[in-house]
Amino acid sequence: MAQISLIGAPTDVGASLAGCRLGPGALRVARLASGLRALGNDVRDIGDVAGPPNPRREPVDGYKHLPEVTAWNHAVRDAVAVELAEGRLPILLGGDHSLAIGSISAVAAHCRAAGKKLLIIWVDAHADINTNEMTPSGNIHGMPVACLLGHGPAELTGMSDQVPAITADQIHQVGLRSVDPGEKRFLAESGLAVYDMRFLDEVGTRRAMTRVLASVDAATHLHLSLDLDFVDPSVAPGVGTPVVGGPTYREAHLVMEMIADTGRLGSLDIVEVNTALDVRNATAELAVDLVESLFGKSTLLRVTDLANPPR
Ligand code: 6HN
Ligand code: MN
Ligand code: MN
Ligand code: MN
Repeated sequence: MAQISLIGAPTDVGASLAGCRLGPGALRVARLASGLRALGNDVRDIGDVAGPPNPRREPVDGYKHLPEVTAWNHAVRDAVAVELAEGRLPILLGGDHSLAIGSISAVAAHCRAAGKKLLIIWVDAHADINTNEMTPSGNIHGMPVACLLGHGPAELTGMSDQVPAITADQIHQVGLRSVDPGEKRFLAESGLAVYDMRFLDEVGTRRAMTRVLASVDAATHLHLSLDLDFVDPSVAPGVGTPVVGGPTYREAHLVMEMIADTGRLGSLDIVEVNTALDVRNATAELAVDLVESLFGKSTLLRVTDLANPPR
């Protein structure tokens, strides 16, 4: 059972379409906190961090809304750091995926201070590894992985205790199916581990996840960055950048269940839920279902339950 803190960051300054600023509210309405409490967790909702409105400006030097993205990420970084320092498991409720820069910068610094080994599982249809020179859009939610690896503006690469915040061996990407030409080169050059949709098809979700999690041990802090566009848009329609050909409801659940079984989850981002594009809050409800599985909800008793049976 975990001591969980929910941190809302209602912004879409890093995205192309407005609407994922409503994500934290949608996740709360879908009963995220009570779902986690029903599994025996202690849940504290610290509310929303604050930041500037979306100015809806054109990109400058290849970045859209860099000052605003920076401000939101400072707020997220600081809130996540406070909860980690109190020994709690922070869940960032986005908001767009640029917020993972602040969230993971705090997690990386925390892991270094605590002598923990950080492994980030980046579950997404996209690689999010663009730079201002490669980006087709200028949207910074397409750049967080590059920023965390030290490629980006100083405001965003310098949010952890060191630059780069993480190294390529600390991140594994799962579910990719839309990667821009510059990103393909960057991924190949950095040697980052990518389990794309073809890999999941050929090898199967279970065997792929066994490989993703192979290095996890008792000293590991797992961070899951969950972009809801990972799941097929037929199941998760409420996202700003849907891509066909994603995992089914059950395949996505298996990914969560296998992470749960490690018992090493230390922090989580839930991002890109765009309520304005959703159908009856289905994508927020899917996110809550996935998070319940991630925190150990299962159909049958598990081996760990048998030693300590729930009543
Ligand atoms: N996300 N690769 C595209 C871009 O504009 O850079 C899409 C990025 C989507 C980002 O979904 O978090
Ligand atoms: Mn993403
Ligand atoms: Mn995505
Ligand atoms: Mn439910």
